[in-house]
Amino acid sequence: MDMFCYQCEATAKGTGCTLVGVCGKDPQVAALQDLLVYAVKDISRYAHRAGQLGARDRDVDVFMVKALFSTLTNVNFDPARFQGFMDEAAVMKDRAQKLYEKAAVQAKQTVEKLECPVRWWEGRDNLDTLTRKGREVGIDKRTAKLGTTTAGLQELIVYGLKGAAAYADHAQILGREDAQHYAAYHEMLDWLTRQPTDTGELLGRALKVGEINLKAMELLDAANTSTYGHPEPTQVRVTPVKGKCIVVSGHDLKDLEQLLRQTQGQGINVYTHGEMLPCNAYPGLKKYKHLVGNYGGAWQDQRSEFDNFPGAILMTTNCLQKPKGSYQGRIFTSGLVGWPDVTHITDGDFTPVIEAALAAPGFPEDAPAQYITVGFGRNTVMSVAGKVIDLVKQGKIRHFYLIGGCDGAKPGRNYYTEFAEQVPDDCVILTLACGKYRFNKLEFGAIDGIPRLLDVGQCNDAYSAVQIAVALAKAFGVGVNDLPLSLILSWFEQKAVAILLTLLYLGLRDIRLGPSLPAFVTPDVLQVLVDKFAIQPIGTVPADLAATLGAK
Ligand code: SF4
Ligand code: SF3
Repeated sequence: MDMFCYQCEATAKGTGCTLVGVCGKDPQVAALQDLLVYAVKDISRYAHRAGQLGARDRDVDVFMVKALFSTLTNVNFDPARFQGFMDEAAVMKDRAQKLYEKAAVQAKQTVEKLECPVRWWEGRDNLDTLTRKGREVGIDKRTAKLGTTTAGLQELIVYGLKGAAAYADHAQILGREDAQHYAAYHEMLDWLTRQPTDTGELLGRALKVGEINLKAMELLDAANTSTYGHPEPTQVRVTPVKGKCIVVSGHDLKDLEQLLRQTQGQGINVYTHGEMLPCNAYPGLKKYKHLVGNYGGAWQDQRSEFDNFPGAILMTTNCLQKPKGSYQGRIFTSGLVGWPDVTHITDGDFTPVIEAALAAPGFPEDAPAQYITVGFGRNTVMSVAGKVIDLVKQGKIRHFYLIGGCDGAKPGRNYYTEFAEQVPDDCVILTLACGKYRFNKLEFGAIDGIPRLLDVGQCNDAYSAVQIAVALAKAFGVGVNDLPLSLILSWFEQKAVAILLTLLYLGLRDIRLGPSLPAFVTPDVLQVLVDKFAIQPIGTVPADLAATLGAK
């Protein structure tokens, strides 16, 4: 076995990538990512102890979330960048350790000597040494020692933290952060270094990660809406416009805004892609008239879509796939994203992207205009809550479905298209994240002026969806689980893991999850989730529709 990774839904044979990642991650990068997570846990031991004594170092906090985010699926495939992270980690360990020791001395406490079995900070100038150490701390080694259930639950916690860290990083970039929030990650990572084995305790901790992620999404929601305003219903063009062009994918609103500023008056049209689609609905972004619409669909189609895109491409976060030679010279990465030999944009200077767009041919003519409507965040939906409630009371809206989550390449994902198509006409569909591309260009009509398909936004806007559900429950005087609402979720990477844990933390039951269940959740853990939360795998569309409509 050259590597072991089972953190995403695409994992080989549904059990683990062992030779090379289905995503394109090679054994070296897999080992470097495992070593980085190991290093972050080590650093958090000191940061947590320092924090308990009232001492913190913001740089350590920010590094911790960035490091975790960089190991998320489809973010960074560049060994050189991970070597750089390891160098930074060594600096941060030193700082966190000194911070803790100084605080302990000041508090007249005995300074704990913390042993670290694998000395990850040594031999950093040699990638082979780092890779070998990464293999020593691999998941397969822990599984052999602790068993599949314990190792899997520990990983569930780590993956949830990776997802939450992604959102915390976006929020931090826009100036929203919270010391206690960072402290919660450190505390959890410190706890993991004690190799906990009790299933009940591990599951309890996993729900606590759901709470951490709720806070991360709350911070990000505040960051996005305070910087760019509340999303508003917006018609987005989904067909090309004549002219030079840049397409922006990923999740980062600030990168898009900076690019829009820098391309003003340059005769370049900017398009969103994938999870950037909701950006078209933010007043602070849609005000740029050269943000002309959305190009393409979800991440897994990018290799053919980018191939056909006659301009420059910017990846601001996941999900990046191995670039084809045909566009390797005109794709760029920013933030934590990386691919070897792809130009990385630092310090928000997008000049290379603009130059590549100007050098490319652009679209020769306008395609026939076609639009979809987005922008149904909590503010918009709540502004029509009174009407929605009346329609429910009149029996005109029978049921709500939240059909959301990640998209992916597996054939079983047609379920979500078919489900949306077969939802009866008197039901409303809320959707979010990139899984919506399975059905967001279909016509769903409206119920007395309320559109039947409400696009709530990116995956992190699950926060908005939760707020909408809570407001509806309050208006009806019932619990969220008693609402005529069913959650039909698709997962792919670790942000979806974090969101699922948040929904479980909030006590939501009867969630249907697909297209397949996580490899790191063993049958006995799944049974606990079934018993406690009635979580279930997706079945057939007719059976799941009948069950959800009959149940409430
Ligand atoms: Fe495999 Fe997913 Fe890990 Fe990539 S991230 S190596 S596809 S399990
Ligand atoms: Fe999609 Fe990667 Fe998860 Fe933000 S872009 S949801 S998969």
